Amino acid sequence: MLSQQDIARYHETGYLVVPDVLDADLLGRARAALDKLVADSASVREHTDVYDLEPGHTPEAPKVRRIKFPDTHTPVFWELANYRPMVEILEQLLGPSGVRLQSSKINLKSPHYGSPVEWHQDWAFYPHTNDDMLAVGVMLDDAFLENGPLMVIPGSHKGPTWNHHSGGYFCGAMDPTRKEVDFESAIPLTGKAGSMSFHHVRTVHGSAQNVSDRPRRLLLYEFSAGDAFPLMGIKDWAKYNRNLVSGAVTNIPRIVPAPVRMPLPPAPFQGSIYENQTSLENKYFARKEPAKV
Ligand SMILES: O=C(O)CCC(=O)C(=O)O
Repeated sequence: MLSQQDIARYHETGYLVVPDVLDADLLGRARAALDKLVADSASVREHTDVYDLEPGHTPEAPKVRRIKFPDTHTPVFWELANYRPMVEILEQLLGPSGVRLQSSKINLKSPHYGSPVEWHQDWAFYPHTNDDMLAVGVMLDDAFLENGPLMVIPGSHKGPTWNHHSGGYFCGAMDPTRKEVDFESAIPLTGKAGSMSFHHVRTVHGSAQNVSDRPRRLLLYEFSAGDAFPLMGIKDWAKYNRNLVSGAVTNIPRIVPAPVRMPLPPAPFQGSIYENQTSLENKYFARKEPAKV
C-alpha cells in the first residue's frame, strides 16, 4: 500500500517508482515464460500478432522488440495483471470506480541494440472520457541508466496534449525540434527487478537505446479507472468488462474535461509504437549500430 505522501507525489509529478512489489516466485515465472516466448520467435520471420521484431531478426539469432498483449496468450501475465499488491496500489491511484486492464506489452531491449522509444504521451493514443489512467512498468530486469530505462518529464501530465502527428498522420511521437517540453529535465525510472513504475497517461515519456551489456525487459500494463470510457469506442463489451481487475461493471462514464487530440487519421505504419513512430521525421534518441566483435 502507498502512503498518503506517495499518492500526493504521484499526482504532483505524474510518476512513482515502488521498489520490490513483485514476489520472487512470480518474477521467476514471468521471466521463464518470457524466455520461452523469445525462444519460440525463432519460428517467425516477420511481425505477427504476438511478436514485434527488431531489425536484423533471423531464426538463427532471434531478436524480439516487443511481445504484444501477453495477458491474452500467456497465463502468468494475466495472473500478474491481477496481482493483489499491484492492484491495491492501482486502487489508490485511480480512485473508487474500479480498475480496468486496458492493454499489455513487454518491451525488450537486448544488450547493445534494444530500440529507443521516442517521446510521447499514452493519452495521445487512446483518449478517454476522463484521464484517471496510468501505465505500470514491471521491471523484469534491473533498470539502470545505461540499459535504456523509461524516462519521464515530471509535471508534464498537467500540460497540453501535444501534437503526435507527422505529415498529417498520427505517428505516436512528439517532434523534439519543437521543444514543447524540456526533455533535459527527464527523470530515469530505475530500480531492481521486481520494482514497478507508475506513470500518468498524460506524462511525456520515452527511452533511449540499450548501450549496456545487460538486457532491459519491461512488462507494461495500461490501466484505467472503471468509469473511463475510450473515445474511440469499445469493440467488445464482454472482453472490456472481463478486464476489470477490481470494482463493478458500469455503463455510466465519468466525463471530466481534458485536452484531447484524436489519433486520426491513423498512423501509416501499424502494429506497434515502433512502427507508428517510423514516420516521425526528427528523432530525439540516437540509434547506434552495435560494435562488431
Ligand atoms: O519501453 C519503453 O521504454 C517505453 C515504452 C512505451 O512508452 C510504450 O510502449 O508506450
